[in-house]
Amino acid sequence: MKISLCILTLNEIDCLQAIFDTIPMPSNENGYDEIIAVDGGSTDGTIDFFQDRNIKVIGQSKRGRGEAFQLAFEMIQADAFIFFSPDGNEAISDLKKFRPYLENGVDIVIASRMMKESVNEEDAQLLKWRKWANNIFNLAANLFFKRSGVYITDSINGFRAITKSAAQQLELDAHDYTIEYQMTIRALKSKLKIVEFPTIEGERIAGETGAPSIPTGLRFIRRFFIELFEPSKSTHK
Ligand SMILES: Nc1nc2c(ncn2[C@@H]2O[C@H](COP(=O)(O)OP(=O)(O)OP(=O)(O)O)[C@@H](O)[C@H]2O)c(=O)[nH]1
Ligand SMILES: [Mg+2]
Repeated sequence: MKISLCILTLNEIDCLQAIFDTIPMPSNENGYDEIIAVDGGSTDGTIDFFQDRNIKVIGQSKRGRGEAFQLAFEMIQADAFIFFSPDGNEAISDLKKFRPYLENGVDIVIASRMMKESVNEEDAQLLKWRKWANNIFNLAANLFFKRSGVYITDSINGFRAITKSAAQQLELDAHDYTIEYQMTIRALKSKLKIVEFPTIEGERIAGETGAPSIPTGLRFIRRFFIELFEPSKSTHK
């Protein structure tokens, strides 16, 4: 199975300088066969950074995390994709954990910040606003779309992998940060096989968030209602 590690960036030069060299080279053992960057239009040297290291960069014509996912599915020849944000939130040591699940027939593998043995970046705080909001979105997805099987504990996390056939079946069309929530909900509706493993979330190393909490939260509510009325994608793989 050919697996592509897709690094998603929008002006992440400071973070890349801090962590890129710790990302293992592509190999079967390390869990992916190639590294490709999908960039939302960085102007801070991120694109040059990749090109200097011979990493192919796919440039988006329209900004948005959802756009990046869709472009990856369209442009990258692979059987599965691992999506990785190089801002310090996602544990590089987990990259090798996706392949065994994908090779065993799992459609979507999510690194969860919410299950036993996980750590969420807000866990050390008393008021965990983002975590609580995330858990409400998780509850809504599971209550309305789960038909059977396990409870999805982190329906919105970006650190995840999906097979190309599942991505094609789900016909994802969210442009923004709600792409993962759309993917999880549509996968539940279509009874795809989703597995989660616990991850330890780090803090953003540098730079600015692209997802301010309140407007992003409102987009998630809107996404939930759109998906509630959207028929399920049942094309056979
Ligand atoms: N390719 C691409 N990547 C994007 C785009 N917008 C954001 N990203 C990347 O998506 C990742 C996650 O975005 P963040 O802004 O960190 O969102 P977050 O993790 O919810 O918020 P933080 O607390 O700041 O980490 C980062 O690596 C961004 O650079 C985009 O339009 N295109
Ligand atoms: Mg982040």
